[in-house]
Amino acid sequence: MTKPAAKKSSAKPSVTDLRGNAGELQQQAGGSHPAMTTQQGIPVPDNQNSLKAYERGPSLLEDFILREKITHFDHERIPERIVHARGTGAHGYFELSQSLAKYTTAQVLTETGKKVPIFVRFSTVAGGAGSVDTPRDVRGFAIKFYTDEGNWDLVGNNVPVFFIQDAMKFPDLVHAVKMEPDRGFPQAASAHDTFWDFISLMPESMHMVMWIMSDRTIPRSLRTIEGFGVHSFRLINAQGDSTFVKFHWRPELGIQSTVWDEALALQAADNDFHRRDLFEALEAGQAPAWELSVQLFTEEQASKLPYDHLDPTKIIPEEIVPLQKIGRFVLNRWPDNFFAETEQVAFCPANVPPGIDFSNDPLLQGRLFSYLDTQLSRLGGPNFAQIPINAPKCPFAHHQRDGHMQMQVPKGRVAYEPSSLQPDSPRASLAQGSRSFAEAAVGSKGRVRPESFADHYSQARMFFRSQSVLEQAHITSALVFELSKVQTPHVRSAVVSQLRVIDEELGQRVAKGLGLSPVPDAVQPAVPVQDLPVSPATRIIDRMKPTLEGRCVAILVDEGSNAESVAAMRKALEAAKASVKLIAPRLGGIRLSDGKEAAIDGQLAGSPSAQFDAVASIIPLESGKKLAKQAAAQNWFRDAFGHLKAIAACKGTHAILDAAGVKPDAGVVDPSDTKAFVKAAVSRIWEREPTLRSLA
Ligand code: HDD
Repeated sequence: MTKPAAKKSSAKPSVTDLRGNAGELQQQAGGSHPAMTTQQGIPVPDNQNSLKAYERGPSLLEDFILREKITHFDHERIPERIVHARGTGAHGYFELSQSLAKYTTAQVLTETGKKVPIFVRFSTVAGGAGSVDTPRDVRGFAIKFYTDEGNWDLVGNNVPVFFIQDAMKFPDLVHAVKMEPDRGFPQAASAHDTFWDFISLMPESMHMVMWIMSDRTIPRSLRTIEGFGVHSFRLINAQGDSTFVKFHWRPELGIQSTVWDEALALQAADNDFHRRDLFEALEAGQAPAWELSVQLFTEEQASKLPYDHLDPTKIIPEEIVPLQKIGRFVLNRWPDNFFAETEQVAFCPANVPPGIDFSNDPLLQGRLFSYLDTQLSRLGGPNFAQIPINAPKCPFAHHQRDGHMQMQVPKGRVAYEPSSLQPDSPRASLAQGSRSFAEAAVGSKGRVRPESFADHYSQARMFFRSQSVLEQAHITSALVFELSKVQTPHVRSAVVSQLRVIDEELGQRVAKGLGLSPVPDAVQPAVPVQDLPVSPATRIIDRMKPTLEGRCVAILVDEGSNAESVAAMRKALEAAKASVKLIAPRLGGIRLSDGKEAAIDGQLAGSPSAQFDAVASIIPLESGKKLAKQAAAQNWFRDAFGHLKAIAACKGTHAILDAAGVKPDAGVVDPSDTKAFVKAAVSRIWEREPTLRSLA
């Protein structure tokens, strides 16, 4: 609790109270503030100086204000998540449009039109909490639905498969991908020996490897990633019947990725690129939304598939079991406090309301244990569900008591069941409670892996062959990049031996990119590789939505830029729903041709073009000549061109394009033709790519 506002004193701080300059400057800033207190509510007289025995003397141990402040500070950090440490969260709601009442009793999947509050946390996997937003990495996409029947956590990723088939391998996988333990690097990167050593010896990871080497793992924005629940779950209806379900969610803005060179540039330009993008979108009232869909199938349908749906390294292509849209969710509010919400939120795939149940996927089974366990150490004890972001929003009642950081003050004598002393004490309810599917269990106990999990290459091949020519080239180049960072030759060779089984041409191209001669032999797969029908739905380039909604376009201006042209360009871009930023060689004092000072959003050298989806430039001839000599200006256009972006270049800009070695193509237009620019800017200029890079 805060104390009532202190009386404002007009007196200057005296020499003896020594609040010094900070206090004085703060007073000048004005405002009416509550009086600062300690945690115990004791008013603090001076927040600048510790208590001293005398002027220039030692500080005193009795200074309870100093000790409390420093002690709290010393304990401000909690252990970061072992994986998914770097995250960004937002509040929103989910609205069901199509009831699944035939399949489940879960109200969240049967009550249409109701807005269920949600909290989403996006994350990278490998990097620490302070690492960058744009490495090549899987993105975590965890959703907490605060339903009327308790919290439902859908803890997914933006890739629909996983590296391993059994939770037993998870610590090995994570140890392999994290920074190497002897040297403490690389941070937030899979391009190193231990990761690829592990992968080369784990053929089950090959399908996932194809996905992570694709452009899905270098997204443009958190607002443009897809999400997948990965595992099969079960839906249970009132009769106790079970239907398998896989969850998928797709951004209404369409999927969007960067190109690799751009992702690298972003790591230097803005470590917080994705976090800032979401923050700015929510601040501007642009609430991103996703469609939630399901794939529903029976045990019998599943038994006819040429792979096992309980194996998390497999998908069921949507061409085989179509997606059914059941609702949408919207993110519309940035958290009030990053630590209290985004950092302390605790997800657990075991949190499911009645009507949703688990499958026997051995990876899921391990996850059901791991998350609760990790929260105990990360959040410090068994009462973390009382932290507001984790607490259910529906009534809850149990007999769990005490423990570290207990926040509740339960009343009464009864903390057990059965009891007769307190009629309002909670009791289990067979009618309302969660029920597991009554699956008949037969077989022999053992550390076994089913035969149906033995095929590690067919879906990897299916994925690779489903991709467009450009996407295949990106995957190949990504593999060459990653393996070129591996220092141990036999590890590079071992990966190529695996790739040759997926697709001979892929293996040969990667071997060539690495300069491997002779090309290592292909490994012998345990079971014959099947040529499955391709799944075009796994591509992304031709599924990207041609739109400027959710995108940001920069206009470069300078002293004397034509004000009318700048206004017309802004108007056209904003009409197409783009966010617009004015960039200039300096922040202040840029007067356009109308004599008015423009409000500049970013300084040229500090706002690399990698941060924007397209760039326009409206500058006088003289300014173009001057800027053509500056590396920042040259890089701005060279990168925009190299990252396949549309460019609106006025006459003055051509000097810079020349200096940057940019040869204008169809994606470079004159800013006077705002229509042509908007048309070019809604997508990348993919046809430019082969002219720029020799793709592996
Ligand atoms: Fe996990 C965090 C997603 C396999 C153990 N996982 C975590 C988060 C996401 C996922 C999105 C971050 C949640 C947040 O934002 O707080 N994990 C997945 C997916 C998997 C998966 C989609 C496979 C399909 N995970 C997996 C396995 C295990 C774990 C097999 C262990 C057996 N995951 C954890 C964890 C984390 C975690 C160590 C770290 C922090 C946390 O849980 O709360 O328990």
